[in-house]
Amino acid sequence: MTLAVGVIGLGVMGAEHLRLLREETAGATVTAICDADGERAGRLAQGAAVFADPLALIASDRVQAVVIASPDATHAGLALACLAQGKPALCEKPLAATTAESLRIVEAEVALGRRLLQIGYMRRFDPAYVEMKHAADAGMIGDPVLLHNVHRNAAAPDWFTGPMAVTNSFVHEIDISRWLLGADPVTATVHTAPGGDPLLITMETDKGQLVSTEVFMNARYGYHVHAQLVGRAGTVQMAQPAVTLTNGSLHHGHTYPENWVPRFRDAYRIQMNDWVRSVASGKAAGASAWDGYVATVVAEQVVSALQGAARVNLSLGARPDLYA
Ligand code: ISE
Repeated sequence: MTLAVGVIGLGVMGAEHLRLLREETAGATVTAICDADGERAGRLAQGAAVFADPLALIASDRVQAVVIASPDATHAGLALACLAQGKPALCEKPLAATTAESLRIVEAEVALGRRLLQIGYMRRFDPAYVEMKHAADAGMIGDPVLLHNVHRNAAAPDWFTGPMAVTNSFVHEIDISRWLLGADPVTATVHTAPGGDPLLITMETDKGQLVSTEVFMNARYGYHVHAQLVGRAGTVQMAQPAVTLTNGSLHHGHTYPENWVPRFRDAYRIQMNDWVRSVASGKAAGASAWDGYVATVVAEQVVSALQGAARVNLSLGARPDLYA
């Protein structure tokens, strides 16, 4: 059986998801697409039905499952619509723009009694992060006590507004740190460099571990994500973010991608295949709505630290049994 997928939003990520579904995913067919730019949707249709209204796409009989890749502020409403239709969705991060919205989504899914949403925190599928987690879980570095994260973009995307360095970028470190350490953050402290970029954010977890993250939105030299996990008996870190070294023009080294799509191409592909398989098997995988909720809640509180008291005690609320 092949899964009939509708894709909402055809910007940088939506176009990549569309390509992955068509070219590199087993067991899925794109039957419908939707974008605010109708001409663009028409150009990408290749036989898929083109919808102007995302809610009509979600309700359509042609669609069994949905990929939500429209702008951040629209995610919550579309995720709720998928739940209302009982349709599984892979929703790009962040799950929602506010704590209140993400809580509504969690409550709606809990009321349904089954997990239909997977949130696109794709780093959980990145081979380097996966290997780091295996090393830690296998006891190779002793008890993990510190995690250093570096998250640099060459230039902030042109659609960036307000505190998106936190709500759109740092949310990845909130999620991947929880996943790597198996712990939730309990405090966050924010330091801001002159001019507001980069940020240095430190968190303590409920297991007493420390997490430091540099979020640099305009690092200029390239897109660069790095992590080092420090344990009591060793460390594990990502090797250089390229698989080849080049000699030429009096230079020896590797290149950096311009943005996250090439760096995380494998992660996006593995995530998409895993999602399609998990819809078929009915066994939810990847980041859950609860994980999406936590990332949004922590991000919202980190933004309040950015705008005021520098250090915040984080409160997450109780995790429903559905996500145990
Ligand atoms: C972007 O939206 C992403 O999700 C990328 O993975 C992240 O590295 C980048 O900072 C975000 O703006």
